Order: sequence, then C-alpha cells, then structure tokens
Amino acid sequence: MELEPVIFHVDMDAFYAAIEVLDNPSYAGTCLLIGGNSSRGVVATASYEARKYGIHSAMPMVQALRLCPHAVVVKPRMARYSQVSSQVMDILRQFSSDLQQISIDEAFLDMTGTRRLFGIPRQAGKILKERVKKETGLTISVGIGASRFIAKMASDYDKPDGLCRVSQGKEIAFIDAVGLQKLWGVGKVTQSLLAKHHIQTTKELRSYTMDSLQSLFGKSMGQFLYLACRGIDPGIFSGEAKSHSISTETTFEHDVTSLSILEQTLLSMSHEVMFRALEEKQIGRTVGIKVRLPDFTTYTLQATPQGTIYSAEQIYHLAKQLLLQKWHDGTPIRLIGVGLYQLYEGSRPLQEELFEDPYQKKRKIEQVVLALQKQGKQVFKAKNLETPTPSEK
Ligand code: TTP
Ligand code: CA
Repeated sequence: MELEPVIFHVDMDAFYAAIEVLDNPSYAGTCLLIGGNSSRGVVATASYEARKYGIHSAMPMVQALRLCPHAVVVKPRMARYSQVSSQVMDILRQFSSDLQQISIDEAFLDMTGTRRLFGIPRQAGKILKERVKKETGLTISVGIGASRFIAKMASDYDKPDGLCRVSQGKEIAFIDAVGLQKLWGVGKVTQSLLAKHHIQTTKELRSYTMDSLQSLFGKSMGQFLYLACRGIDPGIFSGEAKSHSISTETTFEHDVTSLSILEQTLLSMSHEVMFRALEEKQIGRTVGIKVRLPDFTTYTLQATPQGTIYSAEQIYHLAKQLLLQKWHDGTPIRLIGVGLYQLYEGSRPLQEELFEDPYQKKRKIEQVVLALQKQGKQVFKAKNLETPTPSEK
C-alpha cells in the first residue's frame, strides 16, 4: 500500500522579534519593531502586539511609528538570527533527514512513514512544537498536509503557535476556508486581475477550465491558478536542491519596480545566506538568483566566479550583476531570491590564494560579527543592512 505523503511546514512565529524578546525579556508584551529607524528604514518584522496597529513586514518604519508611536525599534542582528535558525533546523533534522530549509525561519520536513516513531502526524507535530519550545524558548507554527503547498498554507492558518493538519481529500474545503485573498502565490495584483473577470472566490476560480484560465492569464499563471484553487500543489519550492544549497527568497506584497528596493532586498538576503553558510560551516562556489515576474515567468541565473565565495557582499555583488542581466529599469518583479550553491564543507583549510582576496578579509569580519552576536553583543557591519548604497536610478 502506498504511504500517504506527510509534509510538515514549520514556520517560526514573529521570528526576529521573538529572538529579541528571548534575549531581552523586558520586551515581552511590547510593540516591538525590528528594522532600521533611518528615514529609509523598513520594518523587517513586528511583534504580534504591534501587528494589532496594522504594522507589517516591509512597511516603512516612519509609517509604522506613526501607527504606533510608543513602539520600540530594534536593529536586526542577522548573525544571532542565523544562529537560532540553525539550532532550530538541527532539532527538525532529528524528526526527519528530509529537510528543505526555504528561508531563515521556515522549512519543509518530509515526515512520510514516521508514524511508528512519532505517532500520527498531529501527535508528531505536537512533539516537535514542544521540543523547539523547550530547547530554544521559541514558538513555531506547524502546518501538515500531503503536499508542500497545503502544508505551507496550513502553518499560516493557525498562527501563532499553530498546529493545523489538512488530511488528504480535504484540500478543496481547506482552500475555500483559506480564501482567495490568502491563497499562496495570489497577491494583490493577481487578485485585481481576477476581480476584473469577476472572480472573487476560490470556488468561482474553479468554474474555469485550464484552457480558459491560460487564455485569460497566460500559460504559467493560468496553470498555477487552475491547480492552486483545487488544492493541488503547483510545484512550489520543488526546484530547490535539498541539501546542496542555502537560499532564501522574498515575495513582495506589491510588485517592485525600484532598483533601490531590489538592492536593499538582495543585500539583506545575501547577509542571511552568508550567515547561514558560516553557521553551517559551508562554503559555496556558485551564487544564483531567482526572479519571478508578475505573470509568474521565472528566471534563475547563476554565476560561478573563479575561486571561493567568501562574503555576503560578494554574494550581493554577484547577485546584483545577475539581476542586471535580466532586469531592465522599471520591470516589475514579484519575487526575488538569492542562493549559494555547490557547497562544500568550509571547516577544512581554505586553499591559500596567491593574493589575499579582499572578500576574504570581509569574511573574517563577518565571522567576528557572527561570534560577537552569538554572545549577545550588538554589532553591525559598517555597511548596514537597512542603508544600502543608494541607487543611481
Ligand atoms: P516571516 O516568517 O514572514 O514573519 P515572522 O516570522 O516575523 O512572523 P510570522 O511568521 O509569525 O507571521 O519572516 C521571517 C523573518 O524574516 C522575520 O522575522 C523578519 C524577516 N523578514 C524581513 O526581513 N523582511 C520581510 O519583508 C519579511 C516578510 C520577513
Ligand atoms: Ca515566520
């Protein structure tokens, strides 16, 4: 008999904010905003208390402080977050070796066939939540389904501290309960496109054939919509190599046309990827980016420079060069991702290079930042995450 696939999606609650509360308990219960407080700063995340004021990730800090003037603003400590991330991933690996980390605080775990070890999926989810809470002090939300697509939405359904299982066969009912507004991959732009055709609900979407959706919205988006509204995984996150890459991606709430926002996002994601690589003692040879346009057309591009990739800034520069190969001024972008590929264990001595690579020095600085932040010290690199070089454009 075929085993029913059991996929867990694990997502930490208010991740950066929760860690700041952990390290500084006086923040508990406050409106806490993580992000830069310069005039160009944006909110990376907000505590659940602050979200009640309508504050969310990617909102300009100035606007967030207008909504909640008494909020406390804390600058991000990426290295500390990467360290906790790797601690959590190590716990998850004890539940299944088939782990696919998709961002700093999210992973899929294939739990198929683990019933004898951990009990029925809901029970396993409960044990996993307790373990993470006990060992890190943090709460997670777990979504369980027969596919990544369903598991991903299930973890969001019951957030924070959630546990939601969608059994096989109940996907359509679940999709209807989630609704079109929160259907994964359907952002505001897609919603307004759908609204033009009087499609307001997932049920209405299901009344269209694949052909008609493809002729209305294009081949890829049509197919995506057709499958998604039936609770069938359109193949999300399936292209990622499981353990031979460290990558992260950002889906923008509104499609982005500004180079400076793209740069800021790339810079922050490059730091995330580099700190994860340092934490996992991995060195990469290849940098890749993923770019998705509003019609779901997706490009992936890679660059393998001579020598080793040592530093977040190097990842950033390579990623930006790749982006500029495809991106033309003003082209809207829906999603952007950065990854480090062709990884090898970085604990063995690096081959000495004839000339010291400037990025090698930067790597040393980043290692120091990581070590100091692990001790709970507030350290920032000179080039701060929230103040990227302003773009010329
Ligand atoms: P999310 O998982 O989107 O958010 P969250 O963990 O803060 O809150 P929750 O899952 O409970 O809704 O993102 C994980 C971390 O990634 C988040 O803590 C901060 C960072 N992040 C950004 O820096 N910028 C962003 O735009 C987003 C969405 C997240
Ligand atoms: Ca999260």
